[in-house]
Amino acid sequence: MALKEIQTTCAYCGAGCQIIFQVDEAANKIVKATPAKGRTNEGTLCLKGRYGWDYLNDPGILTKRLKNPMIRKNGELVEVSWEEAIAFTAENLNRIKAKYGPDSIMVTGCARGPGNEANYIVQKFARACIGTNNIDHCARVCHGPSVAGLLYSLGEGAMSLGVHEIEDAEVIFNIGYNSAESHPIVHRRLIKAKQKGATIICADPRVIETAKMADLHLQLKGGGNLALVNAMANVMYTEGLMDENFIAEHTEGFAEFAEVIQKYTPEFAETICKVPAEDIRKAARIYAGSKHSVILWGMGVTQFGQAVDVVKGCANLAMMTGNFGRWATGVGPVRGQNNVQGACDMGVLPNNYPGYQPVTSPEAKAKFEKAWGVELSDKVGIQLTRVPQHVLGIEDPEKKLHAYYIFGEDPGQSDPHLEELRETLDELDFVVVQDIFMNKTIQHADVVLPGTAWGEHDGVYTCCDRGFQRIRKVLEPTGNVKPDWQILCELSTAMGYPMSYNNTEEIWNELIDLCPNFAGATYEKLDKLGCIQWPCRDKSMEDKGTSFLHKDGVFAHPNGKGKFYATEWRPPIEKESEEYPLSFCTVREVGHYSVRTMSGNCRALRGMEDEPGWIQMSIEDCKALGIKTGELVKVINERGWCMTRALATERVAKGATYMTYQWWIGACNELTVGANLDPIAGTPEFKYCSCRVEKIADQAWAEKYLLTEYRELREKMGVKCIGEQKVGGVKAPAVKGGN
Ligand SMILES: Nc1nc2c(c(=O)[nH]1)N[C@H]1C(S)=C(S)[C@@H](COP(=O)(O)OP(=O)(O)OC[C@H]3O[C@@H](n4cnc5c(=O)[nH]c(N)nc54)[C@H](O)[C@@H]3O)O[C@H]1N2
Ligand SMILES: Nc1nc2c(c(=O)[nH]1)N[C@H]1C(S)=C(S)[C@@H](COP(=O)(O)OP(=O)(O)OC[C@H]3O[C@@H](n4cnc5c(=O)[nH]c(N)nc54)[C@H](O)[C@@H]3O)O[C@H]1N2
Ligand code: SF4
Ligand SMILES: [Mo]
Repeated sequence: MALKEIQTTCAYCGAGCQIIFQVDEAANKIVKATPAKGRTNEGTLCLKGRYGWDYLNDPGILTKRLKNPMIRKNGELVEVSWEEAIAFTAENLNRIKAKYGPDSIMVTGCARGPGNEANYIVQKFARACIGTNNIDHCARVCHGPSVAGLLYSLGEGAMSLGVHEIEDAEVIFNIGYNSAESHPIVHRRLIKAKQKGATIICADPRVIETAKMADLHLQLKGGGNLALVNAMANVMYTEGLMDENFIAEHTEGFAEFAEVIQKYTPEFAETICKVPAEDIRKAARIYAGSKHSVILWGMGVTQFGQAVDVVKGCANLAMMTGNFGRWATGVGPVRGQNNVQGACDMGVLPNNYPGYQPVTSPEAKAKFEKAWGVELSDKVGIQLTRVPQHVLGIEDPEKKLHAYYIFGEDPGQSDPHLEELRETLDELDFVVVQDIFMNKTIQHADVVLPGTAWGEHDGVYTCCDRGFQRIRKVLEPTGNVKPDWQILCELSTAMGYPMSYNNTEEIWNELIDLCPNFAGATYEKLDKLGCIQWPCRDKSMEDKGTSFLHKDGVFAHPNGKGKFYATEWRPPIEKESEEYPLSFCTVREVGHYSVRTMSGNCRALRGMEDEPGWIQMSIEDCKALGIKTGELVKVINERGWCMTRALATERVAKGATYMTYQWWIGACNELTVGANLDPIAGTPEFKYCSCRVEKIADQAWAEKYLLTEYRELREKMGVKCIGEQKVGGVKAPAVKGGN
């Protein structure tokens, strides 16, 4: 049997690993995945890269793959033809647009499988066909604050250095980022840096793997980031550890900044973030002691009501010490999803056209109006996290959102405060879901449009460090599915704004010519070079892209200067109380991915872990509650509750709890806070609220409840359960073809 080898980019996290698939073309099956020598992965893959493609076989473990368009008729989703589904969707969206105006419709993009081309098309659909800037995606609940904060401080919202540079850093300040579980192949560079002699400082309330290998672990109390960062700046200022030439030549706003940080002595910060003052001093001295200091951050910085300020705070530290513009130096908001950098690049944001060109700029507007042949709106659109308030919180029907076009996101599982989200979906007149699997959101949809998955179409992703890389069609899709960009083009045409392309390269060529920073990254060059990090402005082979930004301290603002900014720390909105005495934080685990439609439908990954996930608690708290590891418990607060298993661990401080957001029964978002969004970026406070953990006396009842709920949920998703089986030592409903 002759196998064909096809190289593509991993569809899970933003590390952008390159995979070679061996494909049996006659059987239309992948036989094996092996690592390729990509720029970021250098011949390595994590478990999701190796085993995470099994969902393409549609084993139907968690949910069924969508195979046909569906319309809800008399309460049930019924399979229909593409003609009927497109006509029905077009008619309803046009009706709502005519009645309430284009701004009554909200659209999302997708940072997962589809790729940059489909994301370019979806924002063009929202802006040119519907006529609204109400377009957003999961960056809003993720690294939105990094984009906004760094755009303010540096003029460019992305990682300033490449993943491959991390191993040459001399100091790594890792704050709110758990690479060992979130980006295992980026974590590899932290290990290599350590082996090469780097000093690692880890600021995280848990004893994560990075904390274990760190030279200094700042085990702060959740919510204390800005106090810590401001105090590090205070130490550098008072001890004269700054690069004064760099500050004078390359930055502005230092005097106002210095005034605010005076108050943040390490002793004052200790009262807030609970890190010993002496450790804050040590951290500041280590960080300022090198010209190859790198700051890496993740959701522990951005998923707070005060997030943009902390991002600016991190940029302040790097500017104060001149840590920009060289190899292995700078700031790294390590983007989460495989193509979340790309969806931002493509303008799937309510304030930017593709290439970060503001919708409020008359020049940008004129440029896109000319390219798309239609008048565009200059009104900044609605942020994704503000959808509930625009549906439930507004009485005037003229000002409300009436339709939601959800492309490749599952807010019914991944957004905060799920009860409110479900109410929102049910209150909307018209909900469209364009996805590859059944998911929780589809339970509230009026129309379902099935797309091809990663592995079934071509395109380009942008990995976490601005790297464009090709994805390639590996298998022929089965089922009556279409590429996402094609669905959107057909719908747009039916609504009266014709769009038509022969392939993704045509779309790519249109978009790179509208974005100066991407203009040089042609398919031909991508095929030859493998990866091109933007900016890449010139189509000639000489321009191979840019590894690190802000060379020679020249920032991306028009005057070339970086901007300092400081402000006061604000606490998270919800404190522990007598009724809810524990803090509640939500994070990730290595084997499963976001809403789990993909990783949960892969036999090897499912075999590692299944419902209902775990709540990580301190050994003392478990003892006090009389709860043992493995027992089912109820986690509850005033917004909702879920059932999960207790995990007593020394990695967690007393009084704090952590759940991962991958689980349906253990759905932590029943409890998270939807209010208190960051005022600029609109990110929710996924990382802090309060809860109570209740022991369940009747464990047999709880186990039975779990099995029944899980079975019912899966059956709603089209999966037939046949008896029970053990997964990871616990019982789960079995399915045909599952492991
Ligand atoms: N409590 C809590 N909640 C969180 C977080 C947290 O830390 N705590 N993190 C948040 C973060 S950072 C993020 S990014 C979000 C992620 O949340 P989501 O974006 O909702 O989750 P994903 O699993 O990435 O995928 C969303 C949907 O895309 C579909 N999909 C995948 N590939 C394709 C494709 O090629 N085409 C189409 N049409 N659909 C496709 C999947 O089947 C799935 O239904 O979750 C957020 N939610
Ligand atoms: N296996 C797997 N990998 C993934 C994902 C997945 O679902 N599964 N999701 C992807 C996505 S969408 C993203 S955005 C990335 C995110 O990747 P990470 O940024 O690593 O995300 P988290 O694990 O949510 O949070 C990081 C850390 O923040 C810490 N933290 C909590 N509160 C605070 C605080 O107040 N201060 C500080 N300093 N730290 C705090 C937590 O303890 C946690 O260790 O991962 C991506 N990779
Ligand atoms: S580190 Fe991320 S990109 Fe690399 S193989 Fe694992 S999931 Fe895929
Ligand atoms: Mo994310």
